[in-house]
Parts: sequence; structure tokens; C-alpha cells
Amino acid sequence: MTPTITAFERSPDGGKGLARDMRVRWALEEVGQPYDVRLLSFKAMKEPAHLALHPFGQIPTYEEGDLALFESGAIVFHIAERHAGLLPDDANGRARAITWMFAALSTMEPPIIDLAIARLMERDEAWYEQRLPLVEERARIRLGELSARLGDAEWLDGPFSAGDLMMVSVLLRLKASGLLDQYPNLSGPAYRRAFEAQLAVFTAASRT
Ligand code: GTB
Repeated sequence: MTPTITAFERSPDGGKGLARDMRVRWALEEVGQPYDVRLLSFKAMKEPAHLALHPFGQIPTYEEGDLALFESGAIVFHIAERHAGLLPDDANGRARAITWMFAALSTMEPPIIDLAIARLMERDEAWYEQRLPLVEERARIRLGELSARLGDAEWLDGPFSAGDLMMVSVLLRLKASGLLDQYPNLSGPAYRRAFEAQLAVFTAASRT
């Protein structure tokens, strides 16, 4: 059965792929699962039909037969569990890949989102110039720790997994800030090449 996901009808990022449907699309493309997309206006997202699917009136959601899911992490995990290619076969490797998914969402994403929101929505506040360095520092600390763990490796734990997919989708939110450039192994040639190789699969598939 072809799943249906939801996405912004008009994404405020103007097509940069920064909204959280992108990680779900990427997971579906990686495993070669075709999908439909239902685009929603901001108004429709808060109406009862969508609230029945998503208690917080957000995107993305995922529907497949009787199953309706919300939360991009849960959706990507579901896709990774049902298809080969995003989670290792051995139980311990699988558990570690899932750990990296959680690390991306619950340890890396919050300071990165705080920074994105500060840069996007708080610029006109009187306290912006004082707050920005604090928010940047919190993101920088996590990036430094992640960079130290990644070292020279291409991916976080062995071959590419849903953990890497989630981490990359979280890090991409920092692109405009320039902060990533300070961590060559997170944004440098090896990681970028590896990321682009994965992305090529996605881009080719979305052209067909
Ligand atoms: N924890 C949830 C998940 O991971 O699925 C968070 C979902 C979420 O924040 N959805 C956002 C949403 O629906 C879209 S992704 N917001 C509307 C609302 O809450 O009313 C966040 C987002 C929005 C816009 C940009 N952008 O323009 O750059 C980037 C990311």
C-alpha cells in the first residue's frame, strides 16, 4: 500500500527542504518506497481532519492503510523497520543506529532549532545581540562533541543508517548559519561527498 505523507503547501523556507517532511521523504527514497504527498495550508493543519492525525496540528504525518503516525522520528523509524537498508541486521548495530536517531532528535536538534529560531524570528528583539552568542555557544558545544566522536569516520557507526539520515537532516538546518563550516569532518569533503552520494539517490528518484 502506498503511504501518504503530509507537507507544507507553501513552506516558509521557499523550497530549501528544511521542514521535517524532508527526512521522511529521504527515508522513503532511500528504501525505494513510492509515496503520495498531501499538501496542507497553515489553516488546514489546524482543522479537525488534520488534528485527528496530528494532535499538535503539524506536518509531517504518515498514513498507510489503518496506520496513522506523526513525529518525524517515529515515522523514519517505522520506515527503517519495515524496509531493508536503513538499520543494520545485527541486533547490537541496530540498537546503536536507533541510539543515534534519538541523539539527533533529543540532543542535537534542540540547540540547533533554538539557534535557527533566534536567527529567523528574534532579530528585532532588543535582547537579540546578547542572546545570540549564548544560543550559538550551546549549538557549538554539541557540534564539537559530535565532531570529536565522528573523527575520521564517514558515518556515525559503521555503514550509513537511519541514525546518519536523522543526524544529517538535523545538521542541515545549520547550513545558513555558517557554524557547520567550523567542523570540517561534519561539513568537509568526506562527509559532504558521502552525503551527496546518498542525496543523489534521492534526487534521481524524485525526478522520475
Ligand atoms: N517533533 C515534530 C516532528 O519531528 O515531526 C515537529 C514537527 C514540526 O515542527 N513541524 C513543523 C510544523 O508543522 C514543520 S517542520 N509547523 C507548523 C505549526 O507548528 O503550526 C519545522 C520547520 C518549519 C519551517 C522551516 N523553515 O521555513 O525553514 C523549517 C522547519
